[in-house]
Amino acid sequence: MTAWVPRVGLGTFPVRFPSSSEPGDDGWHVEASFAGPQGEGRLSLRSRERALLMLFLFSDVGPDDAPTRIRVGSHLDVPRLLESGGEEGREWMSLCQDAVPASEHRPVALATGVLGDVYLCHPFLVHAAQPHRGRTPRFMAQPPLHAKQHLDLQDDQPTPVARAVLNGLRR
Ligand SMILES: O=C(O)CCC(=O)C(=O)O
Repeated sequence: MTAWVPRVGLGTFPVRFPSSSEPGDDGWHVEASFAGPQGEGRLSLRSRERALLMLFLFSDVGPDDAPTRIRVGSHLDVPRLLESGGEEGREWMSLCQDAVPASEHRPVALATGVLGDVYLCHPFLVHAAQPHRGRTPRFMAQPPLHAKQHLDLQDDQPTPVARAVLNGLRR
């Protein structure tokens, strides 16, 4: 049995166009994984409802074509921020306000590639958009991979995503 729900669509497409204006939506963040009682976005240590962050490239994306910026290793900085939240986790904005400074020391990589490339990322990865300085629009889809169950952090053989959460807690 798979631990995730097969996707039937590709969710939101943050399409970016060459422009000299600031995009206004290029802040560092993690993705929320589930909705709380008031409909607010939340995340929890066992990553309720979200198995992965995924980036699907639908155009060639070079360094000037607004590749998503990724803080390499930042998924290890987030578990400790979620530990006290238990199964209800933390509200997305408040968590981001802590996760962004906590991951500031991480090196940045760019999600460049060619049409058809897919990045499968840890759900706690801190990432950000950036201005488009190239010549052709960038097409990308960023759907969540929904999880059927919460991460099992007690398992003798934790999944790679759960192992990273445990490693983050140990640091
Ligand atoms: O456009 C991008 O490169 C990233 C978009 C993003 O992170 C988002 O929409 O949450």
